[in-house]
Amino acid sequence: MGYADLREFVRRLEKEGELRRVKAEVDPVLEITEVVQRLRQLAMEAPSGHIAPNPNALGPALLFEKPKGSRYPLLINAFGSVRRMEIAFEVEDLGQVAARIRGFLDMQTPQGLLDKLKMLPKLAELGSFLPKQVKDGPCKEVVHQRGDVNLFDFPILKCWPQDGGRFITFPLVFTKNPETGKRNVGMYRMQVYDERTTGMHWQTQKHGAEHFRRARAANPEGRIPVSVAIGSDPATTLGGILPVPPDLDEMMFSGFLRRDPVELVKCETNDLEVPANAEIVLEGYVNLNEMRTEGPFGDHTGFYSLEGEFPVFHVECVTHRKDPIYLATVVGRPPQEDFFMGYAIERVFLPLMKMTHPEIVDVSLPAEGIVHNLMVVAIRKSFPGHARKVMNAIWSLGQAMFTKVIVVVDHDVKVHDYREVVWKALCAIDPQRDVQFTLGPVDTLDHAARMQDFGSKMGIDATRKWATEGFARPWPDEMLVDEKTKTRVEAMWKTLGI
Ligand SMILES: Cc1cc2nc3c(=O)[nH]c(=O)nc-3n(C[C@H](O)[C@H](O)[C@H](O)COP(=O)(O)O)c2cc1C
Ligand SMILES: [Mn+2]
Repeated sequence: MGYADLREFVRRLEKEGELRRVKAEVDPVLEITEVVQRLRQLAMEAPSGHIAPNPNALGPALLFEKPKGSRYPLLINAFGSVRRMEIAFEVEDLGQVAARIRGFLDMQTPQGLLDKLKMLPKLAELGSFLPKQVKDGPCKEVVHQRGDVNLFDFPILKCWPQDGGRFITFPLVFTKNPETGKRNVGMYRMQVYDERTTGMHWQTQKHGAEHFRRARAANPEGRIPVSVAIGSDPATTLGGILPVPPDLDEMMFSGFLRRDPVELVKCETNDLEVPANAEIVLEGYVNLNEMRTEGPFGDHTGFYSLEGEFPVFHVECVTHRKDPIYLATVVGRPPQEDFFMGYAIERVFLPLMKMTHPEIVDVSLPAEGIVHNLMVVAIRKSFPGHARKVMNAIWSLGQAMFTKVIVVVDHDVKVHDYREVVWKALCAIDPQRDVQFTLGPVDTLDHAARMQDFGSKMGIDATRKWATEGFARPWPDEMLVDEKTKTRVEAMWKTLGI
């Protein structure tokens, strides 16, 4: 059974010693961010800081029981370690999630009765993918309509001094494709403008933005329904950041990850469905002819992202549990909580990447590369130009299209050991020969790009060069002590007096 809801996850974190309750009053305006940053600073000083991910980088999850100005507690850092991501997915090791996915991808046509019987549990498990409609849910224990709606009831963070206001940082934004009716869930931050109005920061390449554009093309003066859930069980919450193709329901993936269908309940005032176990739900609409200045916002680049024009979300109804927990996160100079979410997704999606690109052995997204600036890829190189083929594959693979720098190394380089990557990659390149530039979509948050959303990207072929690639010189072996000598020295070690 998956976690029933966010509070069951909180109880588990507490039991595992992964959570601290803060009973003192702390202001969600700036102070909570600083508490999280101080913890991060302490943890960063730990000696293992060089090789990421440092499993303890951010200290414990925090439940602020008395955020200033609100009756409701605030949960932060809930996903801020490898261990907590494992607890979130109920595994000992994130590799187990990947193995489950591989199990489905490897499914062969059964040959005999025994094979067929072996397949049954898997087929039964397939049923747990699909979300389930339910009539009611705890997210509706309290209902506020129209004039009664006040977002400032909740302890919404202002994270950094130059932020344009308070931002809802952990929302699950639900929309439907106006052409196909298919659901999308994305995590897009929301700047609170007043009691009932927020920004809707879906970046232009994201699925929410595509729904908006398609609806606007059909009826520029219309509106689209939007609902937002805050705080669900971990797998459902993380559904908002899964980089799945358009029109593929994130809630199906969440069902797979929690091994139980996501239960969805219809909203009070629009016909979207939201997780029935959510702590808080905001229902409303986005006008297709309305844009408003959003930002600045201290972003996961570690710099402020500048003001920009984004759609506006009008909240018509708020429903919540009697005692809702407000879930939040802070982004900033890496690593922060989002690094660990990104790391888990990198592990979970690796088998899917390998399915279409079997030459990929492993990938890593170093924390300081903030997901879209740097990807290190190890490949089993089989033909001339193979590294460049892989770069181009990654630049056309969903959200990996944003990757500013791709470093392709041979299969024997440990991509999560950045010391090894820097050493071996730099030894393997002739910069002029091995660097490739391309132009294309870049992340909206890239403040160095020549223009917003469009710019250049760089691939570095740091594999061994072959004669068939025009490399006429011999390539040296890596120096390694032979096993015989190692054993001899091991035997004499104690006698050396060192
Ligand atoms: C904490 C956090 C905040 C995020 N904020 C935004 C955001 O404001 N706008 C955005 O477009 N993507 C944001 N993202 C990334 C999206 O959630 C991610 O790209 C997701 O896959 C988008 O869903 P979609 O592919 O269905 O559009 C954020 C991710 C995290 C972890
Ligand atoms: Mn999507």
